[in-house]
Amino acid sequence: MTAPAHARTSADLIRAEEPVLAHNYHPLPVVVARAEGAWVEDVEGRRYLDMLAGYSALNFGHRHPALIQAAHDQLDRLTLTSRAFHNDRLAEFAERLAALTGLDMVLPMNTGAEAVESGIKVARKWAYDVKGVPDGQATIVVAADNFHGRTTTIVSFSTDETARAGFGPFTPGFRIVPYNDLAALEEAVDETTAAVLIEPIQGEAGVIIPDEGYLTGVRELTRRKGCLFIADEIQSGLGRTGRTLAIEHESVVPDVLLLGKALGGGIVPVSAVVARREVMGVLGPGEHGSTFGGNPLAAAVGTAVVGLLETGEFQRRADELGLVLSEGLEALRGHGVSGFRARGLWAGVDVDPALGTGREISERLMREGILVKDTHGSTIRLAPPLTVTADELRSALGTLEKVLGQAG
Ligand code: IF1
Repeated sequence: MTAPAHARTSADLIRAEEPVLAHNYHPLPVVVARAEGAWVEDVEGRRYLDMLAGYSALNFGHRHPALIQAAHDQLDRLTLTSRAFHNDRLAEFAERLAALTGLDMVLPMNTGAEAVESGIKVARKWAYDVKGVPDGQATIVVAADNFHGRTTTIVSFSTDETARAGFGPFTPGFRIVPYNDLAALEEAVDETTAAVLIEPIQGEAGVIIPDEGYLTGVRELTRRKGCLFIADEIQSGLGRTGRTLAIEHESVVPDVLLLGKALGGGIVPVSAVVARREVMGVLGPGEHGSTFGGNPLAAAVGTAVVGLLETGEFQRRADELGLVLSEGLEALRGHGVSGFRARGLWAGVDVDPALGTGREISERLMREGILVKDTHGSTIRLAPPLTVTADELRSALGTLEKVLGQAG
């Protein structure tokens, strides 16, 4: 007889997962039981500063009061209708999200991968109905080292063997070019191209920031060649880089924008495709859908998230505190940090491999009360909630310096 869940230790719970939970992750050995703001607490009451924030799904911190209130209020009224009927929350969510992003129409979905898949379907249908590409021949150009989700179509255009091996056969119609390379893009885009799909900053690849002018170049090239520019801002968007959208750093507006993660406030899965009317207008009744897409609970929380972003407060915080993060990492360059890339409160930090793998560094940081996640090799990603304070950031950087000094 296993101990009742409330009496189980972290070790009990980790052991209990093993025989019954798919092994598709290798989590750090910490069992979170409660959280508030930038801090989480494990089963035994140990506290950790969360420097991962759910891979940027917790931009507003754990259980932001305004978001929790919006969820509680909606839970007491209505949670789901399906889109077979209207609900009284969806119009406002779509209006305010469109206005926030500078685009016209919203297709509400649930997970990031669903938004990516929906964006691919809309772009292909636009290619056939508007651009005149022969049926079934539309191509979409993507970047090497991309991460757009885990469905079989999405991994069809991944360059990460771990994400692809064993999941074929794959979906055709995708061309892969090096990221941050306009000449290669020029070469790959032709009359069959429906869209170019890229992350304005590549997250999983290690927070790879393209050269100044790359996004402007993609915008100019796609406009000149008559195909769509789809920006996947599921991880980079919603305040993370010090702007509502990362693409704003070059004042570029895409034709299609993909959002997710923080759009659900860390409470419910909420994602969306936001696009120009001419593009989204290709969808007619019954041509696409989802059981939960646009449900009233998601719309209520999503609207509260948009409300937080309309003030510009979180974007300013990420911009200002991003300086603290960058300056702190600069001071560590040559002291265990071989390089880093940072924009706003988002950084990919390359640790000197001689000091350990990203995983080993993450485990050492965990023991010091800091939670991060390695991406590849010896790169760790730093992405705290945008509610983090300057003192908490400096403390985390001090702990990183201590861990790097001990390592090796
Ligand atoms: C995992 C990575 C990050 C994303 C971008 C779409 C999606 C994601 C730019 C799909 C999701 C998540 C997935 C999660 C871990 C995390 C991740 F490490 F996998 F690659 F953030 F970098 N576009 N990223 O970053 O959204 O369907 O997950 O809601 O798969 O382990 P989703």
